[in-house]
Amino acid sequence: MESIITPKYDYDVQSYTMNLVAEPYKLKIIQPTPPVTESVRKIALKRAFYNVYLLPAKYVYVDFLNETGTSAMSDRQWAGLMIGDEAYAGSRNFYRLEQATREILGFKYALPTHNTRGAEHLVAELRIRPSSYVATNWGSPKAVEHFKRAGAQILDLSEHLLQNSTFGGDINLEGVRKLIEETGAEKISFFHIKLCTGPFGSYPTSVSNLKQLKGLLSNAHIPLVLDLSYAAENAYLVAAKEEGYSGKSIASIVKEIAALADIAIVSCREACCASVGGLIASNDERFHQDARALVVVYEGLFTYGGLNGRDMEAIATGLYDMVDEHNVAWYHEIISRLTKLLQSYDVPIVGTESANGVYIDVSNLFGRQVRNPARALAAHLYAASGVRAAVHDQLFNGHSNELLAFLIPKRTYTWLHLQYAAEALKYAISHGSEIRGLKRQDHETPSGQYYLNARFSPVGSPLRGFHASVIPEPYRVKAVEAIGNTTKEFRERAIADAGYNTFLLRSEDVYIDLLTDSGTCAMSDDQWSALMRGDERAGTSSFESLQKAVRDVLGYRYVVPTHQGRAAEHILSQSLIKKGQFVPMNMYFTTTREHIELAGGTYIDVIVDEAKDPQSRKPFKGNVDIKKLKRVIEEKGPENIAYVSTAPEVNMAAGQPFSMSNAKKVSELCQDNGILLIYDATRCSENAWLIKDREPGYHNKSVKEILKEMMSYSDGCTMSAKKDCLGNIGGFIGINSRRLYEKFCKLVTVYEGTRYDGGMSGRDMEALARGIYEMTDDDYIGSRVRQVQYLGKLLLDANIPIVEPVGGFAVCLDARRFLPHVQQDEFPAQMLSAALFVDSGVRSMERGIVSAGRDHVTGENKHPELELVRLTIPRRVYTNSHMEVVARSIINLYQQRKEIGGLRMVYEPSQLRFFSARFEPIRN
Ligand code: P70
Repeated sequence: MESIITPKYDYDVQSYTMNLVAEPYKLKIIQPTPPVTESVRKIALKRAFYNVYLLPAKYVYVDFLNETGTSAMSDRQWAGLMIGDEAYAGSRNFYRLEQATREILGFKYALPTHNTRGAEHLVAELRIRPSSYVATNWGSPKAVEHFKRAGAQILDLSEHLLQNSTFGGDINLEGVRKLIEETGAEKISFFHIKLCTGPFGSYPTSVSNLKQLKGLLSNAHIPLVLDLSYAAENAYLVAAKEEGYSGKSIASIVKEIAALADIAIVSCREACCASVGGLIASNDERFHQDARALVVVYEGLFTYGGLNGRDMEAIATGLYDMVDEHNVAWYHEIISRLTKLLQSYDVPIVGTESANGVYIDVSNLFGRQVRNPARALAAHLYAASGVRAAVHDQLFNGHSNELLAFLIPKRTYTWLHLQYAAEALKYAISHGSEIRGLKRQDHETPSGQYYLNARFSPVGSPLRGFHASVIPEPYRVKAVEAIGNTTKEFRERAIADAGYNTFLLRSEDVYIDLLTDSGTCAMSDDQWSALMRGDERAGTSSFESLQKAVRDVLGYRYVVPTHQGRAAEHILSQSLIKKGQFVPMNMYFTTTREHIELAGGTYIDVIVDEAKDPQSRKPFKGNVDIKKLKRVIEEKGPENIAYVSTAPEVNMAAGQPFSMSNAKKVSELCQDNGILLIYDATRCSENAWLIKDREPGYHNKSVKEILKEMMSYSDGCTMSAKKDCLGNIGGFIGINSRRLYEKFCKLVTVYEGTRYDGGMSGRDMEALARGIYEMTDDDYIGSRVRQVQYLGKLLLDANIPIVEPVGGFAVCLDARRFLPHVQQDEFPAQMLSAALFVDSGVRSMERGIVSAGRDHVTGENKHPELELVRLTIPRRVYTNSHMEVVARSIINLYQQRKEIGGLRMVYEPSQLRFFSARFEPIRN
């Protein structure tokens, strides 16, 4: 019955340092957000009768309407979906949910319901006596609806909230005592308190206040129904602010709070980042029995309550995640950052510490003549920016609000999205004089549903579009993978155990992993669904998807699949190189050169000289030096050149691109001499974007067009599809010649697989096919390269020696200038990479003398001009906040650089030594 997923929840608060600088997770699945233009927004708004609740979500860019069910699940929750036990009765997942309820909330009995409404309905039917009262703090308006339907009258506890800025959810007990006295305890069916949420903001309640309330209710024999959906956020604020709680874990405070409830309700969509589900928990056997009897009437059987087995599994895992210190702290951190940012823009914020978002008081923002100001602001904000906010302007027992709320889903948006939304709101408010208000079109009487369906007409025209200072990622986060950090002492041991070689570290011990961008990307939701379509039978169906994508995007006629890039290089080199031939390249790449040499060829470097000068700021340092190439052809003779191999975005030169005009010249020269031109196209779309960015005449072309032109200059390519193509594995050769295609296929069947899979699974070919289209999306690739450039800029601003200009996939530290006191034979880049890991848990890669290896003839170490540490950014995995952590650590190291010494190699393998060589520090 144990789940395959091991829960990790009871943290010892002392044993780690809370890192509030960046997300405690990396992105695992992303969901693209297609751009919605200003004119589309205007039409959508009109069709939605200027009520943002009626807008189709597909037209919304950043959505703060609701934090319920819109959070990103963890990878372990997604894995849980796969182990759903869909049996009608006694599902394995139910027992795991029961176990989680016991371990996290401390209740013996768990009853799942299809969602929170289901739970509230049951509790109302079971516990409300005829013509009685229910006291509630209005945390859940839907619950109140159920209480009324069950015949209860409502006692308004929101009247009794203390005006206390630290614990805005604290209840005035004197007032409550009077309320009970006046009503008569026997007439009150129960108290219903939802922690940290409500129509007026989402403020925490202190444990001491809750305990006193509980005492009062116990004396009067009134049950307490607690909605624990925000118990973890409440516990975080208790630990931060309540006397006697500092240093206590969130898990323990949640349990302490839960213990006060006679009946607990949990919205799994709020508490557990789940997409559906509600939960009733208690220790009361009688109640549980009655609830089991009723659940079969409205929900489903008691072991599934209207939920899939798989969703119960995701909820159970989500309950463990709910009390994860890092998750809760980060959620609070971004809300508090957003609050401060808005305050700095003079936006009037309600209260100080809200738990699920930021509430903005709109009542005094505009002139009195502006009708429905909160709604009007929401409509104008959307028109200007695509940001959707919630409106709290409904009547609650006679209160009326004019609030706009940014309700923040957990883990779905990055700080860039939040900044964008904050700037948009600032813009909308600063154009207050243009905001005219909305007129109610229909004449329904306001009710709880008012905010959903109301129709309005505008009094003026919607605000014009605005331009933010930041461009957020063109995607939302759909799934995350937790990351954590270790202590410095631990990392010192780990790197010594790894022989000071970052390739030999366990990824579990790494905090931010910038070893490589190879196979490390987050796939899109579309790619994940393509996985499901993978056809694993022998045959062509998934191969056809891949072939079609390569033909459409890169333009080659034939596709030879291989399991990854070096396998394509192997087959190409063995097929095209005769012993003694030469292969000119725009700088070497390790695996490429290895295969050229294994086939009996010799690599000749024809890259422009500035590629080797880290301080040269020329825009296309990946160019071929045409004179050098001409000379090689003349000296060696075209017949002795197997092919020319050039790579867009030269890996070993820190990601420097070649220009289109250079590609064209190389192609002409090869054609004139009857020499094949083969690209190593691994990072072709990033190069295309850099052409768009840097080369005159290409600014207004799409990446798709640029890529097509670029590839048309070559005869074929090898591809490691683990980089730009957004695969976790995979590769291929693209080739126009039928004769060569047949030649390659012969070897593929020897080394790789069939000519229709090359050793890849059908599902990976399907995912790759999607990735190849996605890599040409201008918004995606722009955001990708901008993130790399952002890290570069942070370092340049601090005068850190890096290779300039920054390329499209990595930032490279220049170890020669970083550690001028360490000789190249003492492996400065290797040591710097190790030191960075020790400082912060950031993993990077040496690209210097170790990677260059030994001369095959002399046996001597090669001494490459570039001695670099590569910080390689995986695609769509980290946020700019992570980049800030990395920059901070490097700046810190730079300040202590004199204390960093050299290394001695103690183990050296014969091929591609950098992967597994071991070192020891040289002690002076
Ligand atoms: C990296 C990765 C792989 C790669 C590449 C270019 C331009 C071919 C390949 C091989 C992985 C790596 C490989 C060797 C040493 C260190 C790291 N580059 N061409 O991190 O493709 O890995 O799929 O076989 O960048 O740079 P594959």
